[in-house]
Amino acid sequence: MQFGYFDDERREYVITRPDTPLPWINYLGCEEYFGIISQTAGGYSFFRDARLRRLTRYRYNNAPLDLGGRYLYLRDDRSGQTWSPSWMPARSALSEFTCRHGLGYTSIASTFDNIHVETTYFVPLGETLEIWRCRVTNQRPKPADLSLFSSIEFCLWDAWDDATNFQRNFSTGEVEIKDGVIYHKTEYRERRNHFAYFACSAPIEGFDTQREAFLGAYRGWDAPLAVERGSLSNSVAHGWQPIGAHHVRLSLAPSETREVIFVLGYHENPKDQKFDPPDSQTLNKRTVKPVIARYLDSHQVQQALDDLRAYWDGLLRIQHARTPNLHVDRMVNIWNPYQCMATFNISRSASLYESGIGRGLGFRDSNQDLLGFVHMVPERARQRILDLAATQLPSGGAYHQYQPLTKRGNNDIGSNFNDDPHWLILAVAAYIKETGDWSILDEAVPYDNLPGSETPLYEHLQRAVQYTLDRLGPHGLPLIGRADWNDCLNLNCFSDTPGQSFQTTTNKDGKVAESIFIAGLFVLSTQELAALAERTGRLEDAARYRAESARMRELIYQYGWDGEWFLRAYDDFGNKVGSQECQEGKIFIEPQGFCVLAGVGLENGYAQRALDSVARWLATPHGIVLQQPAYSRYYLHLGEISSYPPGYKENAGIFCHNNPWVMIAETRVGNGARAMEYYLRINPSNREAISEVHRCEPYVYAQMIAGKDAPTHGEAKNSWLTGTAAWNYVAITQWILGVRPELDGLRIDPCIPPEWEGFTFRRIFRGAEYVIEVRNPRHVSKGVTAVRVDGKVWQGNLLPILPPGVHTIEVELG
Ligand code: BGC
Ligand code: IFM
Repeated sequence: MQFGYFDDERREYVITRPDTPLPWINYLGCEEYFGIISQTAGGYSFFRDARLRRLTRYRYNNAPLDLGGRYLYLRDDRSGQTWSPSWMPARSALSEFTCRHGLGYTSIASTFDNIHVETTYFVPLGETLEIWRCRVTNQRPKPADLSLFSSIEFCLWDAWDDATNFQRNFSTGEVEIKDGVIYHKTEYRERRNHFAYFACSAPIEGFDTQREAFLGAYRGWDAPLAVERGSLSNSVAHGWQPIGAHHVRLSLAPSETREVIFVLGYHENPKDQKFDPPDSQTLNKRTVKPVIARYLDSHQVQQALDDLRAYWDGLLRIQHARTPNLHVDRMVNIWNPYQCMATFNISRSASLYESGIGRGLGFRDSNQDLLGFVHMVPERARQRILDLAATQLPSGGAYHQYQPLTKRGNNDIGSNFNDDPHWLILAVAAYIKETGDWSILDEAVPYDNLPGSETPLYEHLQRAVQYTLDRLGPHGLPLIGRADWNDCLNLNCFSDTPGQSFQTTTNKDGKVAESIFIAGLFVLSTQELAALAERTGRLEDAARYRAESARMRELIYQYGWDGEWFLRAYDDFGNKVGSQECQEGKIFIEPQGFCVLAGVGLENGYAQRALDSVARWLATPHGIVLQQPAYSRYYLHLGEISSYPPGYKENAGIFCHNNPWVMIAETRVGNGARAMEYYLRINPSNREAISEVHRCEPYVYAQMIAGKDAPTHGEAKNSWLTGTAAWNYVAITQWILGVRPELDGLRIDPCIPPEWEGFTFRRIFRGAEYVIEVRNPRHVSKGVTAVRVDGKVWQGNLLPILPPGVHTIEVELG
């Protein structure tokens, strides 16, 4: 069952009924000012940091789930009827509803009693504000007298404090209203000297800034008293809950449309301009006033919207496929890279499932995210790499997370996730492959942000490798530390103390538990580092890293092979995890996918056997589960993984993040049919038709789909902010379609379903445009037999770096 459809032409997902199984959201903003917005206008906004600079309030896990947002209300001043044009919060009986989630904007349109309202929400490029452009059309044969009300609830900045520290916060709220602009200035006087503003393009009839005055005592957002009454009371908030609400009267002739623009923005005074209150003359003239005036102008708003479209055109033009499969094209050309930009911007901080106050940016996560966006915003990728590397510790290890606002590592959950540093190597390698910018290796970058500790970035990568070499276990395999990629496989948890929580218990010394996953990652990262070393003339380093890589590969064969698949780990007692010997958790996906992806087992048949075991034990119609059999109870020595009920999350859920590792692995053994099959099983567009089962948005990946042990098998959770976005994008573009940036050029090495006749792929790479036509006349999966570059025969399948301009590349498989 579907709740909407893809409009590929306009690059929008069109939701045709408001009651989707879960709130289906979109992101506004792509630089500093961000917001999430659901199909019924729920959500909130923040400046840079969803915790520390929260502009509007949102209560998570509410009933209904999505309540609070950018709500408009309409009132028919003749009949007294009121309604929500975005359906929520009044759940009005709309005769028509559509929500178009597009690239950086959302438009919600509806009709109620022949009054049509269409509101477009977006953040103009380069600004720290959002626009709500509302168009109201009278489709009645008679004139209509209407009232339009806006509303938002301000958050008192630090969202954590806002949700907990009421004894203080009920007294701190301050607002100011000047020329129809509502300023929210709580805390401007002390530390921060900043404020938010909410403006309206039409003359206003009145305003409210105290929530209770607007809603009425004991009422909610579904039926505000002021809307019902048809007038606001010009309330000025002193403490309690500051809000912003405007009242605009609209008298519309038949067929007349009126546009009203609302601007919600954020302003931070420059450091030298201390304690300027919002109403200060200088400030208003110099900064906020002109910006407000600009965006209350219809032409400027249209221009800003056009600019936003052009911006996304530019980003999506870089990589474009036309294949026999609609779901491939749609995800590759539109939604998957769009989601990659969201994970770049927001990391794991703010979604419907991430509260914005929990986590900062993950070191591991952000490095992997980079694989999916580096081709679109290489300069920003460069900066992200340097910021991440600056939080690396002198030992080569890393803080697991850092705060986006301060760019400092935070030690909330420790720094001994022993896989972390290796992702930096993969990110740097991906950046250089994309850009050819070798200078990044020479950038001086500190450790733990300590001035004076700077070394060239190259040395950071060396220390990342050394970190593992300094932490090898009894079999010579990498010690797992707190966890590896699987945050919940906590093998150093053993404790005799009853009641100790799996989150914190680490009272063994951590010198036994080893990870075969990190071993596979190490094989890959040392190969990558060796290649970087070689091409920068560090030949001894290159030889050393190659040797380390080969040595680790041998250790995997010796101690990490279980007979039919790769073992997952050794626990802290030296027992196997992910082995036939285990009662539960006999086989895990991570080492199968990642070891083969890294090339381990290709030469001795292990790769094929491991992948056949995945197909046999882990694959389901909804995707590949993380492990089997699921843990039926909690095991302290395995940690959080066994805290989840069977089939959910890391306990045998379909973790969409590591499914693409298996797809890539399948391409490495040449099985294009299976790679595509796995790809399509979790491809959101391909699952659109079962939206009532999948429940999350059909245009973006979710972190997890419930596994076969779960009663809700097939149900997705935690959409948007997941490494799934980057890895699926890498799997489909670089390994299945096989257009892969390498250090010396663009590799064309498709591995596709044999029935495909071919496909075309356009790629802008290092300043040139490669228009690639792949033909598959003999219906194979893999194997390039002939290449022509601009009509001339080219040897091999590594395309050279071509001069600027458009180049025709003909590729034949056979
Ligand atoms: C996992 C969660 C886990 C958390 C704790 C996340 O990455 O997906 O299941 O609770 O890490 O570290
Ligand atoms: O690898 C992690 C990731 O860092 C956050 N989400 C869950 C994954 C698996 O535990």
